[in-house]
Amino acid sequence: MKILVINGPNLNMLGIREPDIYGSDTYEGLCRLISEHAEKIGVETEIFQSNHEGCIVDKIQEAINKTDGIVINPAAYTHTSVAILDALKAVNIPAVEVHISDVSQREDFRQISFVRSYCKKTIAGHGFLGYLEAIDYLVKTAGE
Ligand code: CA2
Repeated sequence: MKILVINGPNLNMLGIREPDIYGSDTYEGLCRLISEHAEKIGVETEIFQSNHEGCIVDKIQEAINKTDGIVINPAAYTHTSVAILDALKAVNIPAVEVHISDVSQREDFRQISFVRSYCKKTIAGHGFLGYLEAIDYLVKTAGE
């Protein structure tokens, strides 16, 4: 099974600023955590980060026939991007939405998620572990 993990804008800054919200571990640390977990459970992963909406759309489109599941933290594009929602719908690959912080307890503008309507599940507020839970969920529900 192959899972594509997509991270949106500014997540490459993890550990550098706002440790009170996102923790003090770095983006490299997140990638290591994901890769080690995936290896342990026998899942192939590709981890992708971009600060650009169109690049994220391109990456989702490229996943057709190559990927069995998508874990996506669209970051700020969660709250704005119909284009990312449409790309997920177009490829029709099972996807889980992840947020490091508990967006439900934050500003009003973070209460909207465009991708949520497509995703099989949303995991928010579990820190980096949310990505591992998302991978496990996709493995557990594969083929359903
Ligand atoms: O909680 C999440 O994972 C978010 O997707 C993170 C986004 C935010 O816009 C969403 O509302 C919730 C922001 C990612 C920016 O990450 C930073 C990390 C370190 C320093 C500054 C920003």
